[in-house]
Amino acid sequence: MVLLLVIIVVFAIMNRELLRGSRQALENAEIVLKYDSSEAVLSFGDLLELEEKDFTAIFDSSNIDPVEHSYTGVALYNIFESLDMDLNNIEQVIVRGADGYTVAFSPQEVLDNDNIYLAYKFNDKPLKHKGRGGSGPYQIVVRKDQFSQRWCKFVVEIELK
Ligand SMILES: Nc1nc2c(c(=O)[nH]1)N[C@H]1C(S)=C(S)[C@@H](COP(=O)(O)O)O[C@H]1N2
Ligand SMILES: [Mo]
Repeated sequence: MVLLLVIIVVFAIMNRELLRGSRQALENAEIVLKYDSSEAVLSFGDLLELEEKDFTAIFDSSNIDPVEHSYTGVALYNIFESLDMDLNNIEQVIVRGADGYTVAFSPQEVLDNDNIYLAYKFNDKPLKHKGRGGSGPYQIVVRKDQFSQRWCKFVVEIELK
């Protein structure tokens, strides 16, 4: 019994350490940017300094018929541009959600006009947090992704590799 308890506690602590970064980012509405072995933290205030865009996209997940959604956010490439992060020398842009869901984009896709956005509002209201049944506070929307698989919800980390 005692041994079992010790094992459970050790695993709980290890798991907490692993999730701490993601959970903190999610709660603070921050995104960790990783680039060239350095890290930067992007806050909601930082995003508000970028050009805000209203856009629509067809959402089509497996359990519903396609519907047009209205979002507000920023073009993903605008984030890199504002931080002087050069997309020409990288292979991929990797986006991770708080649940571990990971999607990858090529630099060409990211630079494509009117395609990949980081959204923070849906129908003019902030994207709800994960704990409240939402997909936010941040979600990637890929307008050209027909079945929404790469619309990463609960974004907490973006890595250029
Ligand atoms: N963080 C995260 N984002 C995600 C997913 C996920 O499991 N976790 N599922 C993807 C898939 S497969 C679809 S179809 C869309 C919509 O999923 P939903 O209908 O479960 O919200 O979100 C995408 N983004
Ligand atoms: Mo899906």
